[in-house]
Amino acid sequence: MRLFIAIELPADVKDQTERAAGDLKQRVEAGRFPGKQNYHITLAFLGEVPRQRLDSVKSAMDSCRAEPFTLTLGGLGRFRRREGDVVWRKVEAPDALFSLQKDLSDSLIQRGFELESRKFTPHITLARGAVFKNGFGTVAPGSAPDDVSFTVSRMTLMESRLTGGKRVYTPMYTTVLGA
Ligand code: 2AM
Repeated sequence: MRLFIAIELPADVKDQTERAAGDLKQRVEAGRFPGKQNYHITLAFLGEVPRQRLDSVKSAMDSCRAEPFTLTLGGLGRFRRREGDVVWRKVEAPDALFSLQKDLSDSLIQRGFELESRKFTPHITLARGAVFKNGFGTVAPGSAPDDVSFTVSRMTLMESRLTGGKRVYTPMYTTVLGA
């Protein structure tokens, strides 16, 4: 099973983010835009995990001692890629988010999972393979959504599957923070 652990977004935050992505769509000549049902903030990407190791993933999640915290989402940014940019919505991350991500990663590594060593850059992916008509510099200010804040009170284990050519994420398990 292809798995990752993520923070899910409230429905109104997804709606607002989708409006920004809709505007972005008008400004690209190429790009793939995931639907709002796929918006999330990844905490840990596990990749392929045998089903019999699911309990170990759940126990790593439950061992985290984080309390709920507030997150603010800001404007747009991008990772430059030769095949077209990844465009994302910025997460103005408090220390609590970095602590949670570190705690979770340490717990997973202790249980023998291998994680990517790249630096944690919290973000919400809005587009992949994006090629802009007039350059990203003109896009980001025009399409930027207003900042929005919400309380993070849980994290969710997601299964990622390709179904009919589409990525479908299915929640498998949830850990409530501070429980
Ligand atoms: P992305 O949105 O920046 O692509 C499910 O694929 C989630 O795991 C996505 O949020 C993706 O980040 C993240 N992820 C991290 N490392 C990945 C990898 N090596 N392959 C695929 N997804 C990865």
